[in-house]
Amino acid sequence: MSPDGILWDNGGMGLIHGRHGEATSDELEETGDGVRGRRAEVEEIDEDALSVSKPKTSAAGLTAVGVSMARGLTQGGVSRTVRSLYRVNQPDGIDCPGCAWPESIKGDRKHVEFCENGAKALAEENTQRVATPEWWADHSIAELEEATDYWLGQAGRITHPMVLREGDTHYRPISWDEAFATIGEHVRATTPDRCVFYTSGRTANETAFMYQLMARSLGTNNLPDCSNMCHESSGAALTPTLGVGKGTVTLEDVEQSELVLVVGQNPGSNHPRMLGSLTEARKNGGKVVAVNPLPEAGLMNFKDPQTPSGLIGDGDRVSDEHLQIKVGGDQALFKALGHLLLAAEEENPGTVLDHRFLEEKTSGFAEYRAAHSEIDWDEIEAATGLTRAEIERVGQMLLESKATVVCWALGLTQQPHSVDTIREIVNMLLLQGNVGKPGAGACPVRGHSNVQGDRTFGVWEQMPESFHQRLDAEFGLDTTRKVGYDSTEAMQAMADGEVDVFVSMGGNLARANSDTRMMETGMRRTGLTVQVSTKPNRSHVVHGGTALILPTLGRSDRDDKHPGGRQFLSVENSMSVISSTQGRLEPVSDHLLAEPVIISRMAQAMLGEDHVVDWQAMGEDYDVIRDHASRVIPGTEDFNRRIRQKYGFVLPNAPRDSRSFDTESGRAAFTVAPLEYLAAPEGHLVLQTMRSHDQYNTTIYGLDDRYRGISDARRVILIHPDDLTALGFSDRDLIDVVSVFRGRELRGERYRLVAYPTARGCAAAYYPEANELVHREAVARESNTPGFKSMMVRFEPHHGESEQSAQAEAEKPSTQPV
Ligand SMILES: Nc1nc2c(c(=O)[nH]1)N[C@H]1C(S)=C(S)[C@@H](COP(=O)(O)OP(=O)(O)OC[C@H]3O[C@@H](n4cnc5c(=O)[nH]c(N)nc54)[C@H](O)[C@@H]3O)O[C@H]1N2
Ligand SMILES: Nc1nc2c(c(=O)[nH]1)N[C@H]1C(S)=C(S)[C@@H](COP(=O)(O)OP(=O)(O)OC[C@H]3O[C@@H](n4cnc5c(=O)[nH]c(N)nc54)[C@H](O)[C@@H]3O)O[C@H]1N2
Ligand SMILES: [Mo]
Repeated sequence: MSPDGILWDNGGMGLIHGRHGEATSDELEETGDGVRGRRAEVEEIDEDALSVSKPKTSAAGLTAVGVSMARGLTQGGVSRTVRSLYRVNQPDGIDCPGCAWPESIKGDRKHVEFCENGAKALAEENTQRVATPEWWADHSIAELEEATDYWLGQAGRITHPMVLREGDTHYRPISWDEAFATIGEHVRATTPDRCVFYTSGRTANETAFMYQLMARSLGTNNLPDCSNMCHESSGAALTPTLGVGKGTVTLEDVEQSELVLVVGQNPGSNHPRMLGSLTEARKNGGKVVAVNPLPEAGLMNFKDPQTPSGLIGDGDRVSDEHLQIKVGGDQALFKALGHLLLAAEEENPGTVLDHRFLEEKTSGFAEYRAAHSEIDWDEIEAATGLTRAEIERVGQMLLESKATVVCWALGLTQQPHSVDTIREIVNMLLLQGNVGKPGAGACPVRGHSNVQGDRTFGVWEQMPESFHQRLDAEFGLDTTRKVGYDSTEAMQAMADGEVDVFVSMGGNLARANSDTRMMETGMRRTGLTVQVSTKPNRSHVVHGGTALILPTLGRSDRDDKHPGGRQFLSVENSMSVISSTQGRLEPVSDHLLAEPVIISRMAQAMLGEDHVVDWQAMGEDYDVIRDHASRVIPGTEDFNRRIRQKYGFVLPNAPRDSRSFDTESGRAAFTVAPLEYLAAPEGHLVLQTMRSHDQYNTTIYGLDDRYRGISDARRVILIHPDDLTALGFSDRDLIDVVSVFRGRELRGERYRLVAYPTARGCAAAYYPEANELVHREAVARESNTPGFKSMMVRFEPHHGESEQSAQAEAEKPSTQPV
């Protein structure tokens, strides 16, 4: 294929090059005032255009390649697309902002280490579309309030710092100096515990380190982040049991595993490069089991665009078995699998469990065994929606595997019993010693490309005492130990009028958080909202009394306005590898500042220019940040040298490196929790929310969920055909949704039902639209993560405009002769 000068050379491992090899220029059209780009008019969504086709049974392949190129071409032009893609995930290139799946740090990388959705993420960032001051002048807040997320994001990159003051109807430009002065005034007029500093997981390590240092220098741990809404349950489960809040595997472990369980995850859309690793595992003789209420295309077959057979053939089978589990049934499943291992050991003593590991390295095994020697299969079947035979088949695979990896993502983290569910996975892994040996381990697959690094570098409302001590010693501070707000608590505090300043380092909390109406009320009650952003989003529209938008460089933008020249940043992937990332594209505007520079200046405005921390030096030279961090963050010693190695460096991971466990007992801990699962009240279903194939969280790229066969609409509810009938509805009915929690109700209007092969009793809707249905109090215990995948809902026919207008029409005095 050659769309406009681009060749996809599949014989050469999918290397992209220009038709005459000339794709080197990254020039953008000059449009004046230091802005390069153009405005584009975006059409609004017509939700009634919904069309549905059969779900796909394989992911990636030629269509994916075509889609990624087409996307880049329409957004950024030929040469910017090629230039940025070519450098993605290469040693001296940009870390792909798409997801946190790792690249190999052994041997050579493929020429192309990206996927369709990574390409889309970059195309969105590299777009030539710009939201200039004129764009903001043309659209009042009242008008923007009516806009969809899709329309807002498609406006393109923000080119100037903007402000909206009390009573204003439009944002207007503000100088950087004045913007920082405004922040300083608001912060000094209040107390630190009334300030909140949110982070989204794209923030680089250095930026995260400066940002938390700024908040803590001010005197607060109010550092909510997107991780609170994402993998917090994984950290909460793993830290006390394995002694580390992260996964314990390397990329090679996954690829060499004998059995990989992929639980509650849709890699075909959200971590497409992971499909390559899963097919690799199968080629090496391993088996893959998908556990998911939906038959996700990527979990069935994979056509690897990196190989000729994947480009034109049928592709490779990804999973050997699909357990179509009920939403929230996973704790029951892992209890049952643990029980089967115990039972097999009983039958053939000494053949199943890793006794040496259990004795030397674990605690609590006796209690676990006692609690799981008997199980109630009827209840397990009711909880999981699976048959005993299906579970036993996977139990047999476990028995036959000498090295098992369990991967999971958000299907497990956003339910009331999420932490216990994940601990049940740990229990199952420990039985066979599947931690800290090749091909085995726990693998929470992270979302945002640097969400793990942000935590490592101190973005958390409750960092341990040891961290505070090192931070204080490094900078001569006396930081408060008072635990700060997480994302849910921050929303509550904002809604209660207890927050005066809200700063957002990336992200879009107004849309990402639960209970949209409450969140929006909270934003509006806040005195000052500051959004450090690349593109317009809802959090700019539902704003505080005074609102600032500070436009920043993206991952792929060149960051060279420094006394010492071009700077680079670093990130940590899902497997604890820290590597550098450096953009090369010309920014769309001369008025953008790099994130570390923004923090440096914000900190000086808040804390005064004579503050003990040398903010100026950090903003000028990122080596200075890394030097400080290397003395505070364990495992980053000699940071500046090691980050310049070809593939960066790997953080220590005690369970993986030496089978040691930094837990209370110094051992990996078995835990016992009562069985729980989700059961909807009579007439209700369990509703989960998920991403379509055409979005990056709250940034909506388009309206198609290609693999699931949904086109041109997002306000849909996927529902099993038998549930449709049982509830008295028909396919495509227009409905309102009522979400119930402890006797309270939240309503969402105008969704369309779509018959879909999801598990019985379990419906699915898209995030972020359905966040209006998530009750603030419905959270995972221990992690406080919103219950985005555990709503209890019922449907009511929508008596909306059409009927009303029909009625109004009927009531109008007739002009027809009677
Ligand atoms: N292209 C793209 N890539 C992304 C993102 C994006 O928006 N777009 N987002 C990034 C981020 S921040 C994250 S955190 C990750 C998210 O990656 P995923 O976790 O894959 O994201 P979701 O779309 O929420 O998909 C959840 C999956 O879990 C399943 N599921 C739901 N409930 C249950 C359950 O109770 N049990 C089981 N076993 N399965 C269940 C759903 O059917 C669905 O397949 O992706 C990252 N990568
Ligand atoms: N119902 C439901 N809700 C969910 C989830 C779910 O599965 N279901 N998932 C949750 C999860 S896993 C997550 S991670 C959160 C995501 O929550 P967030 O991280 O807050 O949301 P994003 O949509 O990723 O943020 C997008 C915005 O980030 C800005 N941005 C993009 N790149 C950059 C950059 O390089 N620098 C800066 N400063 N800004 C940038 C852009 O302005 C863009 O509008 O949502 C959570 N909410
Ligand atoms: Mo996430």
